[in-house]
Amino acid sequence: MTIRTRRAAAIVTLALGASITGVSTASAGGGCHGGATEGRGTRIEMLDACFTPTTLFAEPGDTITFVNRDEFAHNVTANGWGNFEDLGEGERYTTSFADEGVYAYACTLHPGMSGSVVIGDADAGADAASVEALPVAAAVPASDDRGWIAAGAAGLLIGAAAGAGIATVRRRSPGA
Ligand SMILES: [Cu+2]
Repeated sequence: MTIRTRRAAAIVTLALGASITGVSTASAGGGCHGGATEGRGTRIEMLDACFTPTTLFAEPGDTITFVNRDEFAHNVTANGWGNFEDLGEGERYTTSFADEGVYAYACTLHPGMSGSVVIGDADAGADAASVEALPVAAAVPASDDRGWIAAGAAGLLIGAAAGAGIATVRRRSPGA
């Protein structure tokens, strides 16, 4: 794994976190306050409103398991994959990725609760822009049109931010 790959994963993760916290700064108490962590394996725990490790390194075809160790709900939201429904305490979500790349995700319920899965050597034949766009690329047929994919990545960020905003409004609504 190269430094460039790690940096790209960090950029994707931070971009997701920043887009969400930017909308919901006032409610930042509910998100992940731990530092970013990284590890190799197939398991990501949701604990103290953090995905741990923040960046998981795995191989193509590995079964990746997300498990909620908190007493409250989380979700795993990304573009084209994920578990958008609430995962309660002890509940799991499993997925796998056939292609090398960086797959970013976030929990829309908790600002700053985000992470990424790095599959294989994500540097292979990819520049920084395409690495950042890989979560989108995984959801659409392969294309050489990087600009279009980048626009999709921007849409992912905006969508995540909007989702966090809606969640905040709902929580603040009396009687909701
Ligand atoms: Cu969460």
